[in-house]
Amino acid sequence: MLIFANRERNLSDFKKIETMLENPKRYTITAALPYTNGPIHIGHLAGVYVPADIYSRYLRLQGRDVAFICGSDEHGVAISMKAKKEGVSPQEIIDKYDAIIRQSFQDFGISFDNYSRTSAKIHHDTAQEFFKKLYDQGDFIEEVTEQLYDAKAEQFLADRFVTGTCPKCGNEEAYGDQCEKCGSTLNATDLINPKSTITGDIPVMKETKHWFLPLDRYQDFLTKWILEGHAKDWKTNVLGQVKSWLDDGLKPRAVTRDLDWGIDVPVDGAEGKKLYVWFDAPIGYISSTKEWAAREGKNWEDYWKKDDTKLVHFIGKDNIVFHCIIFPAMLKAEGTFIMPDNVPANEFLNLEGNKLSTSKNWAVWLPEYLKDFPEKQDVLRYALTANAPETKDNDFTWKDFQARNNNELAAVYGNFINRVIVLTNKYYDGIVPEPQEFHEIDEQTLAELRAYPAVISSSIERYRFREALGEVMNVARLGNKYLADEEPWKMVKTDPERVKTQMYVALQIATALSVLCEPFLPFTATKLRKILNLETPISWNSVSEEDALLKSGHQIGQAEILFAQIEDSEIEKQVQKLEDSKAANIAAAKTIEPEKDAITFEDFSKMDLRVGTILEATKMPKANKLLVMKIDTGIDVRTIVSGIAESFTPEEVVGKRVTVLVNLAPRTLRGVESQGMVLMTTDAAGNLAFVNPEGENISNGATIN
Ligand code: B3M
Ligand code: ZN
Repeated sequence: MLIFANRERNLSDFKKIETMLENPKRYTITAALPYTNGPIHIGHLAGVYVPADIYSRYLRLQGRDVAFICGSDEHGVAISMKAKKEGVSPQEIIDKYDAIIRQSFQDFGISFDNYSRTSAKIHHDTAQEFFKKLYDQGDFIEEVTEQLYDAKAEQFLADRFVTGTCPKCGNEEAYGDQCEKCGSTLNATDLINPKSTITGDIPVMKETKHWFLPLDRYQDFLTKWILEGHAKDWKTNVLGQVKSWLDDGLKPRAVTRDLDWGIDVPVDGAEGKKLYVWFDAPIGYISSTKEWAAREGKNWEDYWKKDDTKLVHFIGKDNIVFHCIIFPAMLKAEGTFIMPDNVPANEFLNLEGNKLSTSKNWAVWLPEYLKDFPEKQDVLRYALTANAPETKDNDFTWKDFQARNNNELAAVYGNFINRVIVLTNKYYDGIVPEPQEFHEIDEQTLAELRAYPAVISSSIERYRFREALGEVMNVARLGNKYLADEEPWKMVKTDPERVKTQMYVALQIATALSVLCEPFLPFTATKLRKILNLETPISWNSVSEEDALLKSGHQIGQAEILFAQIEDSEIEKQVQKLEDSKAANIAAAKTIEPEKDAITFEDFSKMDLRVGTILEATKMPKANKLLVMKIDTGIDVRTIVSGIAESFTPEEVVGKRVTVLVNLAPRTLRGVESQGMVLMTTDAAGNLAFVNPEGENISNGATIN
């Protein structure tokens, strides 16, 4: 039943809720919905998905009722721009990348209970219902304002359709809705020197109607709920960003856009308007929960409307304001939802000392990693957690990745397990021996082991996953130290009875690792359970009890290598890939030719540029570079010879719309008279590309000025 979830919930209610959430009845864990405009990379994994998966797996091991929720974020300008760039429809883009992302999460062991997508009907319905309720309650300000407009593209410019200088930090590549450098959320009209990313033109101002969420109305509530209510349990990097936002004073924010891709605004007078992607996307957590609950026969409202449900959002720092200010204001206005209990946002992960960049291909893409390092999911999970940017930006290097595998996973964890299994098979044919007398060292070691579940739990419950993983590795170190101090391989010659106890103790530690490592290294946990011949996994809490984890007489399996060495050559190959990206970027940067000497307008007006279409094309015999083309210039059909045969086959160019300089004096090339020039440019990799006019109904012969 709803205890306090209503519009008038006040802060004393939150105190009572906080007490309830010391032992929540259920958990709703959300992970940021990835945009379907590209694959997942290690920055996404380190920032959001690995920590969220660790936390969810851990809670399940505690026997908790968990809904681990995610899905593809399929609206917004980022999708439209990618579609334009790839020359396909937004639907083709989202279908392509939703499939890639979904598969790679599954292959990497991110254990969502549901992974939906915001293009799904259930989401459109849920988002429109949510908007309509706020609209009907009068929560929006409906206003006609002047917005940035690209007259050439005939498109209003919001979000990533416009870039400019961030008024907060001076970053010259800030977007219309957000500055990725300082994390500020902006209105497009805040940008200094705005420029359209569609045409490059300077935008004009044009009136348009939008619906605004009056964030200022929630200033007091958010200040008290977060800065007072969560001052002690939210991460300082999150509180810092929220505080600077609140200190600046919250302002009304448009939650609709003039776009052709997105969710229709469900009210009269909103033709051509779509919901702002950051209004609809967080509601995607709710629609994904609905989808999951319907499939599992559960009541979705238990996970979003009951105060004994703990709601936790896992995100990167560039999403803090949307999850700590805007979405909570929406939930508060709607009035029947719970508030997030924590938003443990991570900072950014850099790669080899540079910021991860999709556009510069400076990333380690998850699908590529899984192809290059099959069966090594846990090595990357380990390296990203051990190096997680939990409180400050951090750096991923391939050398560190190799060292984490070779010097920690293989040398500490793998080595301990291998010794225990090999010796148990060697001395007892794999049967767990009956322990004899326990010495103080044995009791002490087992007592230390029994303390680890609580130590690791404490770190995990406070979202300190690096720290928690370090403690898991200390369990392996405890095992290694015990064997090194006890030296059963020597003792076996003089006191084989003593060795039975030693190996029994070592096997308890190995068995404990099979559950304590599961949240972090799920693939290893499965392998270890198979090696130990554990049909049913042991429980987390059993590790802290006195009873044996692995009873004497139990038959274990054979040893297998858990972490093979990663050779220098494998790392060099990855580093080379990045070097190639860097070279391509430099090449692209280099091809910016210096500006030529100024010409007069008269000079320019002498050139006669026309739209044309290539009708036929053949390779010039004995000339690798030359294509002979028949081009309809609108004036006539003429022959033009171009040096593009190494970039395009004749078949590829026939039918292409091109820009033609028709009044260039004819030139004879290999006996063929060429009557004009087809304009070309080069892409980042140095390949030739046509300069072709956009737009459907432009006829051949149309002049270009
Ligand atoms: N799609 C991720 C990003 O900003 C964004 C998260 C939505 S979570 C509701 O890159
Ligand atoms: Zn900024």
